[in-house]
Amino acid sequence: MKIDKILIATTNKGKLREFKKLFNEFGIEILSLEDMDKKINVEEDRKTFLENAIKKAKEYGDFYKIPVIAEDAGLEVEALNGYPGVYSARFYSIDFGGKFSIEENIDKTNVKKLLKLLEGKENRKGRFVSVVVFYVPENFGIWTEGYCYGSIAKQPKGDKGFGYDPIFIPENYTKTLGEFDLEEKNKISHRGQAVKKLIEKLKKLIN
Ligand code: ITT
Repeated sequence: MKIDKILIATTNKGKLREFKKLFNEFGIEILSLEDMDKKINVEEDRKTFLENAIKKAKEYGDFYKIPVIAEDAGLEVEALNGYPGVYSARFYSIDFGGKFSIEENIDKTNVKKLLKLLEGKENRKGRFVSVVVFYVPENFGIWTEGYCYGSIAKQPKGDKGFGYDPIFIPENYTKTLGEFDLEEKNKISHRGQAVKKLIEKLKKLIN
């Protein structure tokens, strides 16, 4: 089977940039939702990363009828029983330690809420999770996962990434992911790990 086009089904520009870089070397045409004429809205209403990622991959793939990569990702914080987890993108609005209203933008509001909830807590350990689904309509679907372990900084630093990057210090580093270049982040990130495993699986399936 030859795959020459893949739709990266995300509305998140930060994620899209990272996925594009990760698939750079394979000579596959990468499309994004912005390249598609007709738009559809897929709601992320499931309780696990895998269920949400499968839902996104299936709905976009069946609608556009091309191979799709969809991801559900998030940050799990030990001292918050795994929150924000699957609610990472809209943590500000979740009724967990209060609802926050958006001041500057969603990412900054999510970060502010998380830092507030961790005030005075000694355990600041957390991990990023990425579940990636690759789906070829009416043919097959596979999924992989990746993790990035670290801790939550006391204040934001760096503006190179997105989401919670400015407050996440990966294990064995002293700087936040917000201070990592794209390529450097992809080498150690949850998304980078999940895509690496996906490519290994695909090589076995396709060749
Ligand atoms: P799509 O569903 O359209 O892909 P999204 O932003 O809603 O975009 P998710 O549901 O997977 O994506 O939510 C992931 C959220 O978790 C994201 O909005 C960030 O707040 C956070 N997140 C995920 N990966 C991250 C990363 O690499 N760095 C920082 N924050 C990340």
